[in-house]
Amino acid sequence: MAAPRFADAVAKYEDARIALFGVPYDRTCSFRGGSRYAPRAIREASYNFETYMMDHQRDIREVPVADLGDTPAFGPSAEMVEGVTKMATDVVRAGKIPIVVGGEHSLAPAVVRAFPKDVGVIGIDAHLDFRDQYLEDRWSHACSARRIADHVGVEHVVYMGVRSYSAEEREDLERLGLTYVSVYDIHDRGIRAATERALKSVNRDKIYLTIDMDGVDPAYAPAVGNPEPFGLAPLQVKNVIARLAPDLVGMDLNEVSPAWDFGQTTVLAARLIREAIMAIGEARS
Ligand SMILES: [Mn+2]
Repeated sequence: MAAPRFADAVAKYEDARIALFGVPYDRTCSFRGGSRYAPRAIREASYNFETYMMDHQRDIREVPVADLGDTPAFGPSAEMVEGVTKMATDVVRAGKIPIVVGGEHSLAPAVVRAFPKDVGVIGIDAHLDFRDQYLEDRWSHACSARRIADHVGVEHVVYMGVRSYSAEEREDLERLGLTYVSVYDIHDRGIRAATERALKSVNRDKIYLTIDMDGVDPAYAPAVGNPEPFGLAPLQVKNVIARLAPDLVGMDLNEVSPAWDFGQTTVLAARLIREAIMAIGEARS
């Protein structure tokens, strides 16, 4: 059975402002596997919602979105990165905004590489993902911020909601000058101040957003590869999307492992993607 397309993503590719595609890849997963099933599960969950969005007082069908389906299955991570970069490059060159649905976080640097080096990258993640390699794999999902920094420069990457890193990552972030916003800082000072700080720090006009669903608290998003307590609330992530939307050139959402879900994680993932679609459309209308 073919997977459904994302709800209301009915535009033809040539007419689309946003092009969505899935990357069903989870081969570098370090704990709970199965994020390769997430693109399908999130697409199915997307049918939960009204096309009219009360908070925006607009219908999502006003924004032309094409669902390009999924990339093929890949073997080694380097092969996945090559394939995803190629697909994202086609979308970017066509002047469209890619929204990529994982799969695991290893896809984010692959998408970022499709852009010129002048983009800033803001991430939402419980983890810093700043290892230079993990289990001898430089493209592991544990290295997403590090590989993104290779492309755009370490000073143009900020992950928000961080509450976990290794001793080696701490050493590297200090040595290389990576900025991050801890989840405790967000709980103390609020998501709006934190977002402004992240934007100021990345210091770019064009922003790419990578959402690791484990940035959200496991109470709201239990079905993730590496759950971490003390996380963000869904509404805080919505606020980040709203603030960044006018400058967004691309986005991905990753690390949902549907086997651990009662449906709430995929529903939230679908809703955040719909939020991004509407906020992007609204900001450019
Ligand atoms: Mn993470």
